[in-house]
Amino acid sequence: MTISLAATPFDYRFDPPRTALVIIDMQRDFIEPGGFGESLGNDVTRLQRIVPTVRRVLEVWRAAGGLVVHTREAHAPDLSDCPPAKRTRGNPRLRIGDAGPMGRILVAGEPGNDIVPGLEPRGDELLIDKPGKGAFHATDLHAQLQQRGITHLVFMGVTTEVCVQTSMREANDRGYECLLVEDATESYFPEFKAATLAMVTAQGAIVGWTAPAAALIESLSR
Ligand code: TIU
Repeated sequence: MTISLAATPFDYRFDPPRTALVIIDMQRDFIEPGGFGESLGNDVTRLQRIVPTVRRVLEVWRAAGGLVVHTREAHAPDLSDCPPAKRTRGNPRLRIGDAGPMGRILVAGEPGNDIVPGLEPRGDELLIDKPGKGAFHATDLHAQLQQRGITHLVFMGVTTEVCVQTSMREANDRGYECLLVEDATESYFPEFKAATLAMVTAQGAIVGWTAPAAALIESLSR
């Protein structure tokens, strides 16, 4: 059954069995003090505010029986998948791989690399560790989605203009129809979030659609 929901710039239509909910990088490293996000000089409290909304959508999606994909920005402990250009960029207090209060920054298996409490993946959901900003770069996400007949992706997570937007653009080039849930994504920079929503939907949904969580939840509850 195709569902239609009021979205920007026009209605978004999707068939739930062919649609995956993709939750980008809702990790302690970006959302709690002492992680990568704060080491870059950001106020992480902005990102904490979306956790209840992400959780509500996740619960409704699970109840509807839809596929859920969680991603984590995660590097191997030997940093063999972290290009020097990424590790040495800028002047953060702690670099990727350095020891911080939640373990080594952005390293798989460290406490800071975990998904935040309340949004933990279930055993039957996909958990993709990605070394890049995009969820498709150097991962098997596309193959996993193709195997399951997925054609549409609904995105939530952080940060809007970095890993979320990059993943949506990668998804575009692989043929997916993408929706971004407006109040279930956040940036350290409000003006960048606003610009991203605008550039996604401009030019007749050049990258995809956006809609508030309430519209998506309502569409799944009919
Ligand atoms: N710095 C920033 O805004 N984001 C990242 O480094 N990664 C993600 O967006 N996940």
